[in-house]
Amino acid sequence: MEYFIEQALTYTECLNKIRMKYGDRYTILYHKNIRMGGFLGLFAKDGVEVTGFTSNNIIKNVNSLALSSASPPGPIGTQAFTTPADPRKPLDFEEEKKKVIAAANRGDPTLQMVLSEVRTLKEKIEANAVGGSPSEEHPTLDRIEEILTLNDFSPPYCQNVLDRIKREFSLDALNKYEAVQDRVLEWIGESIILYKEDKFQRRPRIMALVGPTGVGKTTTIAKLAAIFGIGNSGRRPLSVRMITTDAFRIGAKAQIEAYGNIMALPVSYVEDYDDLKKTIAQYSDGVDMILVDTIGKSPRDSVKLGEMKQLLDACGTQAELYLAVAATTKSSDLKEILRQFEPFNYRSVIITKLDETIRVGNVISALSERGKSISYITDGQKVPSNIQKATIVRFLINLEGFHVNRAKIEGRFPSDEAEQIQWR
Ligand SMILES: Nc1nc2c(ncn2[C@@H]2O[C@H](COP(=O)(O)OP(=O)(O)O)[C@@H](O)[C@H]2O)c(=O)[nH]1
Ligand SMILES: [Mg+2]
Repeated sequence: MEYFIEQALTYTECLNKIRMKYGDRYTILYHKNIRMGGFLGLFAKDGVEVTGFTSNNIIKNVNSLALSSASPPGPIGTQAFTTPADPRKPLDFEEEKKKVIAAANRGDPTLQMVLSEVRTLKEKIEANAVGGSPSEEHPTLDRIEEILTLNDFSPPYCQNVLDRIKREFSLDALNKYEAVQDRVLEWIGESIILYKEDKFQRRPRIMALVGPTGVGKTTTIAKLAAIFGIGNSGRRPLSVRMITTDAFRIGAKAQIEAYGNIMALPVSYVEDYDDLKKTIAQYSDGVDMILVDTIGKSPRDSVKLGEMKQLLDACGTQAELYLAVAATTKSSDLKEILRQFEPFNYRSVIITKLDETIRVGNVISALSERGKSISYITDGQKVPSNIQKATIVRFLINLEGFHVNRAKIEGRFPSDEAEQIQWR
């Protein structure tokens, strides 16, 4: 085996020189562009330098080495590593690789040099892939991520949406931002679970509200009492009673009594399990609906939550328990509240104070992550008008930064008009 370096003005010229000298017994390892001739750098010309070796065992294709130099000039370039030999015989790459490795192990200096060059290149490529430059996302993905974050969607929720976009959109389709955001809006809508009320309600229907202090439970109870007690959407007024377990906090009694007086609905106060059971039993005749307001407890106060759970057991297994949470709660706290109140086995969630925030991603994320449904939303302090049955459209049109085609969204997520609460 013999190494050679040939220089010429063009790659073809180099090859011709090599062929003249060695016939077909050569393997080219790499080539590079050089400056040739001239005097002290003046009058030099562009040329090519080819390095290779001659051998009776010709290595026809050192394919991975193709990485080590710029493309050879012109179409000849493709011949660089596939030189002579029998074109009819298919290449056995494994065989060739073994030969290269064997040559390198024998201490063949040119191969050693080339292999070390390949190793360096490989390291460079890997370094780039790992931490070199930050990976660039498609601008559509960046924009969607930005508006999801703007709307307070939780990080895992955002990640799910971005992953799904990557799965379902081709690179070409990603360029159509509007189409992508329309789909994302639809996915968000699909992730909102609406509570489906049981059609059959045994009398009296018992609804109880639990939730943290100050979220608006008592106000919501008053609103619900009005919806059902005054009647709406052509439904006959029901005979409604309110019960509260919150008779001791200063002002709490006065608050619910005031609502009771305005609506001419009786209010009862209970202290313990037996009390509650007795009161419900009293109402079992002729009463359509019992609304149970509870004392607000911090979800951290697990012992007191336990006591309240025991007390509410008096409502019986048929009672519908709802968890009230404020839309202004951040998504990590929401998730925690949803979890802490889990022992109550609440059927659905009532989102209060929707009027106090323009961001609802926190609510959508937390509920969808825990698989909880929404039944009502409240959007103000006015009793009874600031309460609505939850609709998907209501949440979607509240989202910031999305172009919402309301007609399209309403078509996609129709709400039952008859179900909606109407205040004349
Ligand atoms: N902005 C707004 N305030 C509300 C809403 N619901 C209740 N509130 C107010 O929140 C405060 C606490 O309400 P309350 O019913 O006593 O909460 P509770 O401790 O959960 O019973 C009161 O000032 C209510 O007027 C709502 O939907 N929007
Ligand atoms: Mg209260």
